[in-house]
Amino acid sequence: MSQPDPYQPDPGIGRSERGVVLAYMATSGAVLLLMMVLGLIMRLDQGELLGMAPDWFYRVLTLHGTGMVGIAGLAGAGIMWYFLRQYVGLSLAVAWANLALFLAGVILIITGIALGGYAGAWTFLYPLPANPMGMWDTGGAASFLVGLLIIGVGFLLLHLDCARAIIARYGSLGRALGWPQLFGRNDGKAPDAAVVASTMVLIVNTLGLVSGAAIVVMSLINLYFPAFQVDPLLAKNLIYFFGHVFINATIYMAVIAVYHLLPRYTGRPWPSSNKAFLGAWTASTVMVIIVYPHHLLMDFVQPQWMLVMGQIISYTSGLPVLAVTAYGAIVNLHRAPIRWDLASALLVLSAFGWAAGIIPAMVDATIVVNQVMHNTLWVPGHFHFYLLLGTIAMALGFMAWMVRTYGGARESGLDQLSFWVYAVGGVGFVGMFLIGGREGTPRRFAEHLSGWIPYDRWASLFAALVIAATAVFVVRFFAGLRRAALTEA
Ligand code: HEM
Ligand SMILES: [Cu+2]
Repeated sequence: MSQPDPYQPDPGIGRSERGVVLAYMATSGAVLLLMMVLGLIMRLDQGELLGMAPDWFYRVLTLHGTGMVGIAGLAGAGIMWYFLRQYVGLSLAVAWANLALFLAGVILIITGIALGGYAGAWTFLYPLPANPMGMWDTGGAASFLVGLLIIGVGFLLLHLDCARAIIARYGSLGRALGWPQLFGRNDGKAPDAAVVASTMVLIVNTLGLVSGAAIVVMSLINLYFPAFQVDPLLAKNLIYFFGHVFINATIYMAVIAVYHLLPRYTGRPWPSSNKAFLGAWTASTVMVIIVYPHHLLMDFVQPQWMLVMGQIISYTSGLPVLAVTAYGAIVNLHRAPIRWDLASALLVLSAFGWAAGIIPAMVDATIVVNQVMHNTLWVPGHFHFYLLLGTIAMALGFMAWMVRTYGGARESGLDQLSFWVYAVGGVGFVGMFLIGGREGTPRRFAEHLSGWIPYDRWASLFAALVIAATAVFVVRFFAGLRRAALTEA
């Protein structure tokens, strides 16, 4: 059997389309490295290897959380746009507008944190922004919230543009999800996986972003007119609905790279037009929306049926898409003449990272466990697992493929070494969070008890490894960026 050639440029993508995607990925890569360094600083501080004023710890925590969630979204959007654009007429202007709004929002967020002192975390839990007990000023909180709002508006525009273009080509969102093939006779003409995934994401993220924008605006009014108050339980529901959906959507966008690129390395198509695949994506569309109460399991005032639903759906929500993805990856890889390079290695790692990271998440979504593990480092343990080793590995894999295919980047032993350093460092790093959680270390604490400090120190070492490897990937991407952007292909 002949070796497949995974480095074929996509004919539907011209130079200007490639340009905007590369700009998304370049921004994500640069911010990713910076935010990782902030993460290491927090770990060093908890491990008492670095002395940081506690108020700065919470500012760094806020910036790291917001920045990482933001770039996960941006990188996912870049991947989605690249593949979706090959099927529908997406607008270049909207894609650029989203990036411009993103950068404007970042500036406001950094201003709010660095100058205004805002340190209320990316979840801006109402009424915290307006009650800083002297830790930040109103302007700082407002700058942060307006920054979030602007970024949200950008993503909303992008998803609406996806909806417009998808409906223009397929007639309706149901058809784009492959419902005629799912519920009727499967004529094998279901839309491509990129279309199915993008449709799911636009549905859930539009709802999430609108809820997020609503509570951000209410919080902003409350900042300046304290007499205007919101029911805190409603506020928390809106915030966690938004936060949960947004972060989940990052994976559902980024996974398109696995569907499209892995088959090019194995020479086998990814089966995406069967009923299992389509059914999984439709089921996840509903479940991602209704599962968010697993963030409110400690809120005894929340209607009980919602908490029960949050637990039960947590067991099933991620599973359909995860199962078709993990199973699809295994089938695709099994005895295939796969060509290993940095991109294919990262994409395979990402399928593992996502699948493995879901397990500690489901454990925590069990009410009796959550009563103990909630607000321990177990929580950052599970989400760093599927974000660092899942979503971000997908993004880095896609970036490696882009500069190799369009920029002719060559691979060296350093890339291989960096891959293993990333994988081992990443597993070690999240492992220390999970062990810390099992030992009862609270999350979001600048100071740790002496018994927890050894794990903080090991985590710092592993984090440094991850950063070193990521630096290699990102520098390599920037080195090939110019050629990748300008080449004719
Ligand atoms: C080298 C890589 C990374 C390091 C060293 C790091 C470190 C940290 C640390 C120390 C915390 C605070 C944990 C605590 O509560 O005590 C944290 C929180 C967080 N990290 Fe990371 N992280 C890394 C990568 C990532 C990535 C790739 C993402 C997402 C794409 C991410 C998203 C978050 C989020 C959302 C929080 C929660 C912030 C909050 O509690 O408000 N991190 N990280
Ligand atoms: Cu959630």
